[in-house]
Amino acid sequence: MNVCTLSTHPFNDQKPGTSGLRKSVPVFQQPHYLENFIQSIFNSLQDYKGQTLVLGGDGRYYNREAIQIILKMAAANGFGRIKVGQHGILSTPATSVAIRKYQTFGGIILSASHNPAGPTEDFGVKYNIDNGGPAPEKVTEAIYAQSQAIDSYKILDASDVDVDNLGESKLGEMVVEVIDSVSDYAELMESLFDFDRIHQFLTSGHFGMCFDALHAVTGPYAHRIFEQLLGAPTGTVRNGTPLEDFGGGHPDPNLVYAHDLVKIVFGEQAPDFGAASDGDGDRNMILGRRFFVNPSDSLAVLAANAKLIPGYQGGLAGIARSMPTSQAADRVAAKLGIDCYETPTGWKFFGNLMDAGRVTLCGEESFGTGSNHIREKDGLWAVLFWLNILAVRQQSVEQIVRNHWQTYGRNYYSRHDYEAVNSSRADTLMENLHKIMPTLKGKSFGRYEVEYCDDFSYTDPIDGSVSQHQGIRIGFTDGSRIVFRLSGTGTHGATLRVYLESYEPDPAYQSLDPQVALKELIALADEVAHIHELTCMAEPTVIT
Ligand code: VG1
Ligand code: CO
Repeated sequence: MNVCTLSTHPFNDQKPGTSGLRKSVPVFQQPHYLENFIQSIFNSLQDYKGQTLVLGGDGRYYNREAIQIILKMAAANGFGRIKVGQHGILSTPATSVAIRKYQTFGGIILSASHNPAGPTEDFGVKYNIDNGGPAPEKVTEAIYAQSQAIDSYKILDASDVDVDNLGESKLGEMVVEVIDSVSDYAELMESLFDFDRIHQFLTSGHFGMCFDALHAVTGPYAHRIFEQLLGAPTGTVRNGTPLEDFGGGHPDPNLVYAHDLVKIVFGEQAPDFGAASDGDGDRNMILGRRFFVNPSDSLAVLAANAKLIPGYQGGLAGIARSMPTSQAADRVAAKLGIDCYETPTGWKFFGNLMDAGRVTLCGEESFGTGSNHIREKDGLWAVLFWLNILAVRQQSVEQIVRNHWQTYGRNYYSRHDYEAVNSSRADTLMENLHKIMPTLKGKSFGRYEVEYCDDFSYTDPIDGSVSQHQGIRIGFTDGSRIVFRLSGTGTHGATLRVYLESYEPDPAYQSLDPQVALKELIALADEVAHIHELTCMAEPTVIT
């Protein structure tokens, strides 16, 4: 076996963010850059000799090259087996499924999720641990520490491995097993949802749906599940072939970036249901006919209707949501008499709660929903959950959501993103907020009185680990909130996210446009943080 040990030097920018290491492709293509990070992952692990890893990615530009490099490095470092998705494709949730089903040591996912793809766009690497979930902070910190001390890496001098045909081959001493990207995932979905009922519903002729894979990883999954297994007509899945540049699009499932789907679902001959997923398949957008379901509401509706779904008939242990996510789910949890946990942004914080059996459903305002069936958020799972509810209740998406608001009240919600802001200006904005934080309590702004203002800190109830500086929250006496935080997934300058929420119990006032309902809070956010002045932007780049 021809193991080469190559000397290298640390790159100072390999600190993983909210969800892995994300950089532009040219950064990853620098000599030794990817190799350093992969070796740093391996160096941070213990007792991995002879063990199995799962490997796959969202199919974006550089996926294929990276797969070959990682296979050769894993072989040189003594792994026993790699299960790699066919053509190098595995969605993030499908990777989690494979890690859990085959009880592997962990997995590597190549994705920059919703960030655009192509030769000058973004690439990313995430490491998942043996529970199938994103590496927790103590692991990502250890990886970063290794990346700052690295002086060499190991790689096998061998020719490329065929990852296009199913089956096993040898790379040095290591077995490379090419697995079907979809089967294990589809099988798990069949065990959770009532496929017969959804099949009947989709073939009844009374219900039409449209799913947009945005030329990213969910295409093959959606074709197999919706069209082949559930009988939806061919053409239900749009843009279903993964492309290396995602067709030049931005696979972020929101009203701005999924514009073609939005046009169809808000158009004349609109289908009853529309959905989209992001680049790596872990997020989802749900639409009814001319109706948008806010992701925070989606989590609450799923929780309130979970009893209708075979996989969740036994009830929910608890719910968890990220801090900026609206408090709609808290109301459902209270009614069900179960706990609701508030965690920092990022799926890695849900893993411990699920492993300990404390929560069944989890969600984030950023179009991420999932459950303890795996340890990642799961886009197609959320779509199937909705389809199962619709098939049982035989009501429209809009009716179901309005009904929900009547019962629980409506949490008006919106997120305003200011993208590619000059980093030092964004830091100034957050520092300023920090300074005024202690002075805000008790202050009145129009009809709003500040009840608390803090920098969110989370103590994990299972392992006691503390995560600080997770976003500045201003809470008002009527339950409304404004949250400010900087994104941990962007690669150009800084992205400021402003999260706005207010509560409306009265059904007579539940039909406003959220931007109208939140108008005063939006103005107040600017008054407190001087957003327009400091970002030099008159409007947010994306409003969801
Ligand atoms: C964003 C979202 C967060 C999500 C993360 C990863 O992070 O806000 O809720 O977990 O993306 O999602 P940030 O730090 O940019 O706000 V994904 O689909 O990229 O794995
Ligand atoms: Co994603």
